[in-house]
Amino acid sequence: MSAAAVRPDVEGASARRLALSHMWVAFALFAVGTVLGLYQLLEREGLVATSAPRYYQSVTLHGVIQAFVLTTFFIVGFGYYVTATSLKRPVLWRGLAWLGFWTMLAGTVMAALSIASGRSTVLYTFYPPMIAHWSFYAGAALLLVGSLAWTVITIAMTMRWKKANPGLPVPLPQFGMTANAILWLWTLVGVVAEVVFQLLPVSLGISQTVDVGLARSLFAWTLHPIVYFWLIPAYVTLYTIVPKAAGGYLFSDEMGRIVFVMLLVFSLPIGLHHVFVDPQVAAGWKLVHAFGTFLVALPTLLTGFTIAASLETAGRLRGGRGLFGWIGKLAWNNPVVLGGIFALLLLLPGGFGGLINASYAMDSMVHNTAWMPAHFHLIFGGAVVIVYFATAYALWPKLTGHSLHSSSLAVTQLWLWFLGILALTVPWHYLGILWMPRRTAYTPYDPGIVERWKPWGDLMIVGGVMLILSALLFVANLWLTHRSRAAERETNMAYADTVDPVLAVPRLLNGFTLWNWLLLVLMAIAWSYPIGQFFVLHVHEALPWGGH
Ligand code: HAS
Ligand code: CU
Repeated sequence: MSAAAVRPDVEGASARRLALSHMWVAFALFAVGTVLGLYQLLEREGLVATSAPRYYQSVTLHGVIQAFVLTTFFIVGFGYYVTATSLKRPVLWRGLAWLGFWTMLAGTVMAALSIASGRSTVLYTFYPPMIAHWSFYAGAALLLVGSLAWTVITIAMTMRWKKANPGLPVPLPQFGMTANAILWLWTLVGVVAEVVFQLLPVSLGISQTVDVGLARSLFAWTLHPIVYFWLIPAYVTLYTIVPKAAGGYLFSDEMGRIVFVMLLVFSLPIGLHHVFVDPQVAAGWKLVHAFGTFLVALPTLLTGFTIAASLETAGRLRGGRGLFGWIGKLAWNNPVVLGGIFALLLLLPGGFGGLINASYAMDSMVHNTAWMPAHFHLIFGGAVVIVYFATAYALWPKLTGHSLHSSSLAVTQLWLWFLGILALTVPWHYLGILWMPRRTAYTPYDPGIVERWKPWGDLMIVGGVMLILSALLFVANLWLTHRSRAAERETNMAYADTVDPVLAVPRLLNGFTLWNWLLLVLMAIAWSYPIGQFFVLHVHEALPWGGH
């Protein structure tokens, strides 16, 4: 047999096609969502004349695209690729995978049309008593149902691989993706219960009232772990792609496993930190969730140090000396590495803000102010999305077989995003401290107070313009890569090696059975009463608003 014949096309064309299709949907809509973001900034500053309903409609579409469409499509696409390339197996049940893709796409189109029709202006958290047209919930449900195909395939492939390779460590990238698939299944329970039993019946006219307290508690079940569902794939890149691109080694494979397990176990039983100021849950339960929230900050701290240490191995191999000399020696001109560095730098202030939110008493100063969108634009739109960019830059040449159109354009794009996010979110945090409310089209308050907000809002527009430019450069670079004729030499995917080779790992860090049981117990403790109480207490339900 010739060498060419045995060259393993390990990931297979099907995984590449799946990954590209999902990610193109993600990034194309992401560009649209970013344009809406700038429109909203201009609207709030009074620079474009429009109406409040239009503004809320735009915020809804922007939020739904960035939080649900960009993330889910990116994660599923990246997930298939990671599974196929790290396990070195073709994607199982490809028909199911494509059925999932088309279901997700149909759901996205349906929800987008529903929002565009003006009958589903409910923002991305769709809190009742606001009620959307049923097509909004049905569209969102299809998006979620489609993604289930990915969870089933991911988990099944890990189980089969383990059976075929008894005792061997599941490759770290796949370990992380499997944690994410399991997390996603648990996460969906809260919102699915809310939509199926509460919101859909009201929007279809079957129920006339809605228990808002129960709905908000069920949504809180989902709201925290969903942000970790967005985060884990970024960590997969930070642990397994960035160190190699930097020319170094992953500092610790076991730390990666511990982090993925902790993110899975601790991100579910803590969602009440989103409703600290709601009246329907007693203070003691909120305090329990507040402590849990501090626990879930730990894996990110561990990640910060592990990835910094991994980058340090690269910097020293490239000749860096002394305590900090390695930093300057890092490959700052490599977009994959630069994205990783920027992610760490943005996680630092973003996580700091998160800890302020988590501090029960301090949250009452910032809850429902501009501080909150500032927090999640910094940590999600900044730290996480910049890793999505870095991932795309690492993958596009392998997915398309064409070398990256322009590495320097990619570096410029990342700088623009990094600085644009800071220009957007630093003033935004400050506006929160000045008590600017979130989610408002206009603010006809005391002129003296509004006057103090003005300069900071103007600065945010500078950030918004930088972000738009950056988003367009990003999509253009991927498009030109796709269309390019320059062949990429290395299309096989290789993940980072560790400082010490991973020959065996403790059983507990190679599977999820025990962790699922622990999670079940923690969920029972954390949620039985806060949700169960609605079925025994007498509550006044609210009349729905909107939806027709
Ligand atoms: Fe959050 C609200 C608490 C992380 C997203 N969060 C939100 C909402 C979103 C969101 C979308 O407790 C708004 C929902 C809504 O619309 O109502 N969040 C936290 C905490 C963390 C946290 C404690 N959030 C995230 C992540 C998100 C995200 C990640 C998206 C991906 N958040 C809250 C709370 C609320 C909230 C409350 C509700 C508040 C309210 O009133 O509504 C933590 O996980 C953060 C941990 C991070 C750290 C930072 C570690 C430092 C690192 C940097 C190391 C750097 C080095 C430098 C070493 C502790 C990793 C190296 C340098 C080189 C050059 C190499
Ligand atoms: Cu949260």
